[in-house]
Amino acid sequence: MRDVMHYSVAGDIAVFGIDNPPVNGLSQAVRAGLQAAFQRALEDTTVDAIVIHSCTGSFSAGADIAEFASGNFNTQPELPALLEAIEASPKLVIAAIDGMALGGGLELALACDYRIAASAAKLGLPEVSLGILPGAGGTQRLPRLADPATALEMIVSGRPVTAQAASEAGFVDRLHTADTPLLDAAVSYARELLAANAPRLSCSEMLIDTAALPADFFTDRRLEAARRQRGFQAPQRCIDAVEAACTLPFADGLARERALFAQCVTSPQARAQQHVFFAERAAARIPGVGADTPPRDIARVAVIGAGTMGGGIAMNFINAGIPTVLLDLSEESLQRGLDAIRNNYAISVSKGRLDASRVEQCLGLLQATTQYADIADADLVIEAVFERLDIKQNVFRTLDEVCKPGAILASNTSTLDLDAIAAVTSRPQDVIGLHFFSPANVMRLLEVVRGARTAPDVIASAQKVARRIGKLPVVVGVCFGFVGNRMLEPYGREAMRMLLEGASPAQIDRVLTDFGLAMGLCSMSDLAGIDVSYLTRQGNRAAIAHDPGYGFIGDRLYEKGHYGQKTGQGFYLYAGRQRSENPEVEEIAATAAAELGIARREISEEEILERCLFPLVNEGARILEEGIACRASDCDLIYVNGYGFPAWRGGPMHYADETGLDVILAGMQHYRDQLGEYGAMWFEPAPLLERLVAEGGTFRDFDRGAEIDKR
Ligand code: T1G
Repeated sequence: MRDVMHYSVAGDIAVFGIDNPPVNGLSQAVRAGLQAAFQRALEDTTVDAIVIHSCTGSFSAGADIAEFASGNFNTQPELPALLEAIEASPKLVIAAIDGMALGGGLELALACDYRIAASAAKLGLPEVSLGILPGAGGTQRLPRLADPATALEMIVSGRPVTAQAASEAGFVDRLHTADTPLLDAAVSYARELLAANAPRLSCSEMLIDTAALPADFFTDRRLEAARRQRGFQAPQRCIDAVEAACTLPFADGLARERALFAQCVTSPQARAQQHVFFAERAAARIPGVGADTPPRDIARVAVIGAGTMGGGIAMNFINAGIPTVLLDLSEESLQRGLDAIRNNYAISVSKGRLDASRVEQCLGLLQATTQYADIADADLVIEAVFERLDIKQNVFRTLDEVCKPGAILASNTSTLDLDAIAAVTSRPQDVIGLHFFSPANVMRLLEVVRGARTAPDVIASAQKVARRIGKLPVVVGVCFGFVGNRMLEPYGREAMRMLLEGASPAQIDRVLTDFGLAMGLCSMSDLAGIDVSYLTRQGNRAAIAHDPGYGFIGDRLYEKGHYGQKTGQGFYLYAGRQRSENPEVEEIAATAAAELGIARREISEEEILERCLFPLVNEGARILEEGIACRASDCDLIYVNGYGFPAWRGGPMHYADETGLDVILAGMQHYRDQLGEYGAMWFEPAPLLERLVAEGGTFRDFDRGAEIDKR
């Protein structure tokens, strides 16, 4: 069994070294080691002070999240009590922070008397992103060491701060900027404190000055959190705990925090958020692409097509400091694209997110051209031209002629057959799909489309560069719509069909946003463009031709030139920021229903939700059985990060597991049988769904490292 806690003594200073790679999680073994070391130091009369540091280069990422599911989080010694003992230590305790001090890791440091931090260190309380709150005193100690407003922002946002910011806020006492070992500096600091007879600093004896807090401070924070993350409970509980710090004695505040933590840690929302956390890590593991696969070096990037997507894609790379060439054959389109990029930056500067010098630095990395010769030495070329196969194939023929050997040739296609694109080149092994989501410079999700002949090192290169530009890469196989848009299709189909059957856009959207979706399907269509979904349907006509009502209202609106927000009219009417119902939709629906022999009726909210979500899950099951996605949690990541599915529900496949696959299957069978010819057309359960229900299994059980479909 690995020794996760090292004990040594330097003169009169005891040194505890946490050694639990990869992130110094405060597992039961680490907690037990810490307790034993602490007891030993207290009993050693030659020891006057204690330094706690990391042997792994990063202080601690907090509690071992895996213990929440296993139940080991509450095994002895429990972290809260251990930290209270450290805080009550008669001997000075100093935390030496490098790398990351997160969650329980920072709480451990806050229970010490003093904290010295390497200037590059980051400190944070990210528990809220796991659906919980700091549960080892962080909500009570941080408001005392910093101030309530700073503490609340950190705890509700979950965002870490730099050591410098922590020092300014008052919860780091010394910054270590020299390039000497942090541990040496910490031991010297401990000796300095002893020599100065520095007082012990226990938070339990500190009071919080709330005079500077606005009258409705906590109420306003609650309203803001409810607006920003509808339905997500952990931020509210975080606010409750910090409010307790400001209104209760320390011991009572700790008790309140523990009660709130217990309320959250076993909640479905916490399970869902932790599912997403581990899903992000699992997505990095790709069948056939070993973790040691050497990625190609990507020092120069080219983007073909200066449209909205091309411009946004280019911004990702210059923001990451990678020289990028933006090519468009039309000088006018190129200038329009450059203007759009500059405008995006100007908006960021006006909102204080960027300063002008940073913008100039980024733009200094951008070269614009109409000449293919200027991209010959690019290591990665991303095509972002019009979504038509013949046009993309022509671009790839040119890239094949112009680009240097070993260049990675990527298409930003959102639905088309990547293999058909690769087939027109002499190097299909170098062709991959990089499906960015609009706006490309903002959306974190990146579908990495693996072609039948895409080389493993090209996939590894794509994953690495995706992370370098701050994206979440999820590898998918080739089919119409890959994973995200393919799963969106039945979800959208049902919403549109229910408009014909009697529902209104507002009713459908309300049901979906009440469930937690960021936007309802109709308002999302108006935002993305009814013309875009129309063209997508055109590309898939063969698969939907047997359903005369398919996309009927969208087609009619498109024919009238009503594309949604961009034209001021779509499923809704838009006047500036005002949105209202569009009576024309009801007229089209009623006419269509009469023509198609569809009986109009009241549709319940339950039916709306089930008919949107169950086919979404069912399509995910088909995607899994075809090997288009490696695992169900990849589908969840795509939906949470690309389509506004609430993380606190874990994604559609996790939601299905939590609901019960038997319920999903029964629902599919019910609508298949209840909706006549239409039901038989679209509600056939996926064989995998039937098999898992028959086996009593879940998608979680199913998650496998199978090869993505190489057809
Ligand atoms: N517990 C268990 N495993 C963890 C972990 C943790 N806290 N943090 C990371 N891992 C695993 C991760 O799954 C991956 O495993 C490997 O370590 C490398 O992680 C009491 C209750 C620290 C910024 O929320 O944010 O303290 O995939 O790929 O990109 O109040 O990990 O290799 O098998 O992410 O360098 C609060 C979560 C816990 C921090 C490093 N702490 N971790 O990022 O590596 S709750 C957190 C992170 C708590 C207290 C409460 C990141 C990182 P595998 P990685 P990275």
